Amino acid sequence: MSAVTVGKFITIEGGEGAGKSTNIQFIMDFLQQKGIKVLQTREPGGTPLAERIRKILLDKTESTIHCDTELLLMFAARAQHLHEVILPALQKGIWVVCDRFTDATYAYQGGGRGIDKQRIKSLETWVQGKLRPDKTLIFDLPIEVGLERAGNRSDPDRFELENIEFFNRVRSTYLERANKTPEKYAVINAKPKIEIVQQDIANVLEQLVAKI
Ligand code: Z5A
Repeated sequence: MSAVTVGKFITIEGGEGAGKSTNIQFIMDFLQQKGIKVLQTREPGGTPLAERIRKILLDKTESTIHCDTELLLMFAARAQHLHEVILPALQKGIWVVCDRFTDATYAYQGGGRGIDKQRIKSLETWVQGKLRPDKTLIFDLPIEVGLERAGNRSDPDRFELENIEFFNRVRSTYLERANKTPEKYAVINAKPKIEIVQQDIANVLEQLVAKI
């Protein structure tokens, strides 16, 4: 896949209840106020077909999904999303803000489920070619706080039924990835009150915008 893109690709990551949905509108508003054309989307999902795959993946009654099937469904949804939405936008110079992307696959299917990360890497290369996010914001929060925040909100989905050890592996994988290539990531401490979290986000976005 040739991935000649001019818009910036920003992805938002973190564990359960870390504040991704809460802060994504702040990110959109911030970039739009800077005069940047920006599109908001999410994974798994972002197109009609990928949203149908999302339904299967999050359905807590789908108790027999094998971890390899889960991994392949994530990338099937991603392939459709990339070709239908993300790449066309980036190629037109539109920035894309995506609620979760391939870092989530490394964290949940790699760290959480224990799938070898070389397998994930092969699929990443196959499906995405050279496309990688320009910046990934990881909202980081102690697991117990995140689960409590998420629990206050809705019915648990298939992932939210996992145990604390699973979520600890997810969190460690995100932090390991951020430590390995810190220039690609911004780890946001999601524990303080929203105003403080959003000041940190604004600082990261200011630096990104300053580079254009
Ligand atoms: N998944 C995967 O396994 N592999 C992949 O490759 C991809 C995804 C792409 C999609 O869920 C699931 O798919 C996900 C991983 C898996 N697993 N799960 N579950 P999702 O991303 O759509 O949903 P989520 O991760 O469960 O997100 P969430 O629970 O909606 O969390 P959030 O968006 O980060 O949190 P929030 O809704 O913004 O905030 C939660 C609550 O906390 C809410 O009531 C807020 O008002 C409150 N909040 C937020 N910030 C604060 C602060 N600072 N103080 C106090 N309260 C706060």
